[in-house]
Amino acid sequence: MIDRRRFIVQSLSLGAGVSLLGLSACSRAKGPAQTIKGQPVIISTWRHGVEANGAAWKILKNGGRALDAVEAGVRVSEADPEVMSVGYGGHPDRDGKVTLDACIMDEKGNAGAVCFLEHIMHPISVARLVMEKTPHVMLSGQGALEFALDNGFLKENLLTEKAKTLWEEWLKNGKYKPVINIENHDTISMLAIDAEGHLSGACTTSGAAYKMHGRVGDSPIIGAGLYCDNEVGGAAATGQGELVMKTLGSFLIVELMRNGASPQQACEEAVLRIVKRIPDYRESQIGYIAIDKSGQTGAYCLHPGFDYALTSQGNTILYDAPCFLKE
Ligand code: SD4
Repeated sequence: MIDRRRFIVQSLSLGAGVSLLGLSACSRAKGPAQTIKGQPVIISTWRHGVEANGAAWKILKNGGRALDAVEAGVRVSEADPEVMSVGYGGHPDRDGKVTLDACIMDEKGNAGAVCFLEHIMHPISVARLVMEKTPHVMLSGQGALEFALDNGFLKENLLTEKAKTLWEEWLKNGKYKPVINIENHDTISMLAIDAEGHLSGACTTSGAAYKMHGRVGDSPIIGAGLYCDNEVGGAAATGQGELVMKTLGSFLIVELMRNGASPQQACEEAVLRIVKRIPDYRESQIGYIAIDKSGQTGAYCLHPGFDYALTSQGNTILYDAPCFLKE
């Protein structure tokens, strides 16, 4: 099992974003992570959540809205070519096309989503516009692209040379078969509570690497990749979307919290639901994060290796989530 690591990232209070200079490492942090009731808090998936939380914190520390914070936060990962399951630089599908899924929810329960969207660097912002400017929740494919272009988004090539080379390598041996594996996941999901105590969430991804053209995962599906209820809390997912979709993981976690489970207990129960219901669960990685209205957080995953970034009082800590399989 990978050792639990904890990184304390320098204070973000100067508003300069997150720098990894000054980062100190301690072994074996005790989870679940501690937060302070009534203070803004941000939780997001994976190591690149550290930088994303930095952008979100700039908004929350100035009294900004959680919705603005989660959008600004995940845009950092969308624009980063090194984050290879999100936005620009994301792994393409098996035909070499980068197709994106994203969704967002605000504190009023409003929701917006896009799926199977090509050529747009910031699908999360398109999802927000779907939520705010249309009577719908989700737009897909060509319709989502036209909506984005009509609203001033630029059409761009999102396939980087690095992602293209990796895809070409895969084509040589991959037999054009869609891949299920426990690695290469780095979708960003983020949940935030602002100074008013309002909760919002965002989730954005280029989805499973080398998927079939047209495949849509859990990330843009409200209740699967993300769910927020301002009275209860929020939850979000990363990993093999098919397992999350079959168990409606994020909605399940929020409903478990509504019925009294802590965020940690709820995340564990949602992973156990997958273990009970899906026989070949070992072939996939799943990670859940959750937060309740008081700012308590939880996280749990199937395989070792899922980490998440938690920002409270301007400090960001990267935790390894506890996991079901101990190998
Ligand atoms: C999907 N859930 O499309 C996404 C992939 C992912 O970290 O989360 N990767 O299935």
